[in-house]
Amino acid sequence: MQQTLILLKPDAVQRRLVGAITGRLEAKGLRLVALKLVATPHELAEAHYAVHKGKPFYDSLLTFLTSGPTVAMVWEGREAVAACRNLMGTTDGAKAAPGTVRGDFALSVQNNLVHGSDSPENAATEIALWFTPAELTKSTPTDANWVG
Ligand code: IDP
Ligand code: MG
Repeated sequence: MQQTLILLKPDAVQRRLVGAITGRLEAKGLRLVALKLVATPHELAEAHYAVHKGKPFYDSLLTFLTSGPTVAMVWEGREAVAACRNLMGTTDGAKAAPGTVRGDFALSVQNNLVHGSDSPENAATEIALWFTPAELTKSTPTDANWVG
């Protein structure tokens, strides 16, 4: 079953939107595999956003991601990567579609509340950055036959 890394960035925690955002992922039918609140070390933020190194917003982005606790989660389900990206909405909160997390709760480009892996390959890399194998639980949800 496909897995994805979801981060509720420091703005989501500060704005007390952790429950609202997590509730949407649960309601979708995804299974929660791992969850922790992290005071993100600078090196972890650098590794997580390595693909953006050199971009004008890179330094600001690292400052943002290390500015307060982040909720790190792994979610699993059919097409979990695409399903989460669709629930998140496009990067710029001002332009994200209503009904998405960013469309409903974000106005900023940088402070857009949530990170979601953009491919199964990147999900595997990112999950390994944020979690040890022992932190990833295995279980079969009781509603598996209904959610698919
Ligand atoms: P994504 O989170 O929708 O995948 P990416 O392009 O991968 O978007 O960018 C990673 C993060 O960097 C964004 O979620 C946002 O926080 C920040 N970011 C992206 N583009 C900009 C920008 O032009 N200005 C400021 N921050 C940006
Ligand atoms: Mg991205």
